[in-house]
Amino acid sequence: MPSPNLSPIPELYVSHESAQKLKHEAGNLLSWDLTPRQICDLELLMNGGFSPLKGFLSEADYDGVVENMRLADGTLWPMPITLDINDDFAARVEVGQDIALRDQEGVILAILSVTDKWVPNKSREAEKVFGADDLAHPAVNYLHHTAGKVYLGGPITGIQQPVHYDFKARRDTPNELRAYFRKLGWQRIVAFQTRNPLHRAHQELTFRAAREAQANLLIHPVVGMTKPGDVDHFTRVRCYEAVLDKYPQSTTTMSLLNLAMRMAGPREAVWHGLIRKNHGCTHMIVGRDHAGPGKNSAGEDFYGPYDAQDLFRQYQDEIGIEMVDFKHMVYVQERAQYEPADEIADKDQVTILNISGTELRRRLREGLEIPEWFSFPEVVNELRRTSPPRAKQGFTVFFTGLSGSGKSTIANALMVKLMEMGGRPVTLLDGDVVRKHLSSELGFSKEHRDINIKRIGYVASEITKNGGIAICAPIAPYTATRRAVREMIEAYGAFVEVHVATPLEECEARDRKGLYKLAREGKIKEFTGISDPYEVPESPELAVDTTGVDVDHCAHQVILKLESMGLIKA
Ligand code: PPS
Repeated sequence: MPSPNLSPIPELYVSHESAQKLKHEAGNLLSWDLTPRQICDLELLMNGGFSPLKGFLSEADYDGVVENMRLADGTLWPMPITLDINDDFAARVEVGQDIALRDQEGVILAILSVTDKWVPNKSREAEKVFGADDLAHPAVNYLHHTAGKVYLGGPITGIQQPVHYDFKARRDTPNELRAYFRKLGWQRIVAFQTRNPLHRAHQELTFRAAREAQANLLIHPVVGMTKPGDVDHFTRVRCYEAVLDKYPQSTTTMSLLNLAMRMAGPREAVWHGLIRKNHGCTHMIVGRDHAGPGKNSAGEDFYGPYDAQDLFRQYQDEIGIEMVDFKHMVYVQERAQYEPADEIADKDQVTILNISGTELRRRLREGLEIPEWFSFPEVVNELRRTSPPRAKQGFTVFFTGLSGSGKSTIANALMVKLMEMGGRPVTLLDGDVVRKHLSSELGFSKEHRDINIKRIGYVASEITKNGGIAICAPIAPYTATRRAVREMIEAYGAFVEVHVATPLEECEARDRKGLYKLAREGKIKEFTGISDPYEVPESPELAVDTTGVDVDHCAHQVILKLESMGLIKA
């Protein structure tokens, strides 16, 4: 049994006076604007959440972590914590240099003394750390499409914590939590890691876990970055606060963890264990498919359901924290209570009820009843407030296809039909219109096309977030960029990709703007379909071909799709 050690752990911050001085001096240093994920990592580096790390990994540490979950000195550490940068910045920074790390408002949070600069083998990192170089894994997708090409490593001198304006009283550093546990005399503490709202089953299982371990309970939700598409942390925290009242007084507390999850299943579980150990916990609940990323591109689970528990058990002593098995709780109607599924002796004589996550989302989406035995009314109310039924939420219809394929025409018809129905504001972001008003300085290189599409995605995501309907109709020739836009939008509402799959021959034969002719003559360079690529969408929500079909029919097909997805009512 790990003994509780609640003495302070080392942080990377300098004293208040030195910080002021350093901040002043650091104004002259070359500086890097941290990404949201890097800010999360930096906060946990500085406050000891990632102890024993002293900074972003050096190349030798990185190699060890990737290959066998160990730093160069043999210490267990399963997750690469690296500072990724782009080529431009890499060309300006040298090993031996100090650089200032700034948040997104330009505030200097820390200084990095660069000891290492290297180009990582990202495919190897994906294979070893996440189990497959498969873009369906959110962290692999991030690695290849969001993270910079070059990594910097070196020790950190912490100047100040990242600023948070939300739920300040609920955020604790490892030392603040340790001090809290000391003050209350808590000796054994079970941590519950979560990125989802808690319902009655979770409340039951966490309470049982704590009781069985004769421990107090720490609800330790992640509020940094979770899986794209998760319920936003503002809503979740309001839900957690409601559930906290359901535990017997003074047995349980909650603290928010600004972690950027990687959804790395087994490795992630070990990492979570080390982080909870640093926060003063003695036990951690590890569930079925802990930190699972969902299905791979072949439609199979990335990890086995108990891989995370197995790996955790293997390293438990080294982590210094004991694993508490997650019990699958189900509701027994006759006894009106939750019981662990594997402890029900009279299974055949009783009625067992359960609502899956998918079913819950469906009920929320369609405004259906969510029974009281499943969740607390306060939690359901919160979820309904932020997830109104789909027919009242914002969404984006994203047409993609070759020039002249009919995107704009269908998009216009769709807009008019949706406006006729009423209820939500509709905005059309047509390719040509966007290029005039938002992207007039851009050309048609891959880089410029990507900037253009990301701008459209950003505007559409804001419209979707605020309950409107955005209709986009650019060519958007690249799969990765379309995927990035999908992720931006799915954080707030549905993304309906419509491939206007009119064949090139037909588009060229129409040549409504005379551009194909010019492209064939070489008078327009980088013309999609002629001298520039178009990557065909693999699984759009809908594909339509306008050859020999009238616009009204195509727009109607989109309307039917929107109805079947519950986005509009018939
Ligand atoms: S992209 O790739 O999504 O950024 O393109 P988009 O913003 O939709 O702009 C496409 C319109 O610009 C005209 N045009 C070209 N298209 C493709 N390649 C090249 N080189 C090019 N140069 C100009 C063309 O009229 C496109 O309009 P649509 O409505 O698609 O025909």
